[in-house]
Amino acid sequence: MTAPRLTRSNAPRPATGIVHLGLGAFARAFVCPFVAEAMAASGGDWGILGVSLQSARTRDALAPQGWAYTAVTLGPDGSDARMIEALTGVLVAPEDPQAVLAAMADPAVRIVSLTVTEKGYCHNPATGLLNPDHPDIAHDLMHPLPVSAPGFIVRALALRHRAGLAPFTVLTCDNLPENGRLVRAIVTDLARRIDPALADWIVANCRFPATMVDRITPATTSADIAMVERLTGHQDAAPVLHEPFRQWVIEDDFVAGARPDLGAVGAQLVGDVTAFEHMKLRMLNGTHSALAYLGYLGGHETIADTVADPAYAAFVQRLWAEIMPAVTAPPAVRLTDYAAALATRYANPAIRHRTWQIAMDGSQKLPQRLLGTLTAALDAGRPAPGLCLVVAGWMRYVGGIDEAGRPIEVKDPLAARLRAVSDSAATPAGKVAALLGVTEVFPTALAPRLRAPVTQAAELLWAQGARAAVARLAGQSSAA
Ligand code: CS2
Repeated sequence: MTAPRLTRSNAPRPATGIVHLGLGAFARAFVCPFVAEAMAASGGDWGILGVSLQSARTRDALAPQGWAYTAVTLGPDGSDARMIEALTGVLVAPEDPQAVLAAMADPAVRIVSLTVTEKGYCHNPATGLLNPDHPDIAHDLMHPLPVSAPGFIVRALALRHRAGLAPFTVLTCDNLPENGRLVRAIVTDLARRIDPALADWIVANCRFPATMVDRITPATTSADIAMVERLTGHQDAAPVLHEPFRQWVIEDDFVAGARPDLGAVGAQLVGDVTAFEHMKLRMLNGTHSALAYLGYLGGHETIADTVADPAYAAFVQRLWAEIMPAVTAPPAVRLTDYAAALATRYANPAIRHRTWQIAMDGSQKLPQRLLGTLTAALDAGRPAPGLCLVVAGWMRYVGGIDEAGRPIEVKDPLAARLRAVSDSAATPAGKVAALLGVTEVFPTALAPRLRAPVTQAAELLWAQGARAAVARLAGQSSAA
């Protein structure tokens, strides 16, 4: 007997107050539950209209369910399912960009939030500036109906400006350094190329609070969908699964102060997010990427599998020891406690977060996750061989062939170029030299300083394989 399809409850549906760009699993496991809880606690019309910038998949899955879905907390000792009803609808931007702009220009919408991943900002990761040669930006400069997230924000703000309305707050929830400042620079740069008066109005009136977001949320698989049906007795075509932990630190700087009461449900509203952001990007995302590249090369499928391997468990501790001197602890946080909590989170066996998933888009992730930390270590004269091995691991990964000679499906906006650059040299030293020349990833001032230590790491990695190299750097005499 098949289980009945999940449907929305009879609870009154909130009016839309937020348009969310990039309705992936993370948004539905993090932003939507937080906002739903804030409305339950303190009221307010903060229903979320989701916008998919690419595919119709989520819209098609959620429409028959009245936009409701299941969020499952996966703890080491059991799981817990809840229905999330914060969504008021889902639009698919390529099908109807006009409808997306109309929704964003509606005065009832006071926040446009984003989880579009690093590459969705169409910027140069090494500089943080808009890349005007990005094909989507080139398109959006010429056409009033945009395709990129920055394009939608600018064209929607133009509509509001023309109509004499207040702007919305742009709430970025992506893992980028000083993400509020970064998105403001990108949006105002794009606006200035279209209409300088619009750019001035945005600078004067719009708000771009920085945020630190944190909840490990692997992509949902068909096995997960079957598990959720067994758990809840309902068929849900698009559930999300996530760890118990969550942390949202938000700079309290919204247009007219308008926002859901997120502080009532555990978000931290602060004056300055920078220290939280740096800590999370460097200590969590930096080691996540490290375990992703070196774990994948060492034959591990998930992060939990990787840290169950004692060589990697010891290596990640070594990485934290290299990273912590380059991190300023936020108020009331002890970095050693933060690292210990991360180790426990990574080990959660219920979370099957694939190394391959985290390895995606490394060209967009490396600068803020690893290269800032490496620069700080070099400036202070501290050797950082563990971090250099991670850079070498990324270089080996983007070469596209694993240690057993099998192809790797490298997902990265620069994948084809990275592969060609890697193939242009035959030796590890040659590959390191060639890849350090990719200026979107390696700032020109940093590249020459990385050459010797990353070459040394690469020679070890190519000669001995990832697992033995990790064991060696972790101080374990044998990889057995
Ligand atoms: C991960 C993040 O996929 C990745 O690159 O490092 O998505 C990570 O799981 C989240 O930032 C945790 O909050």
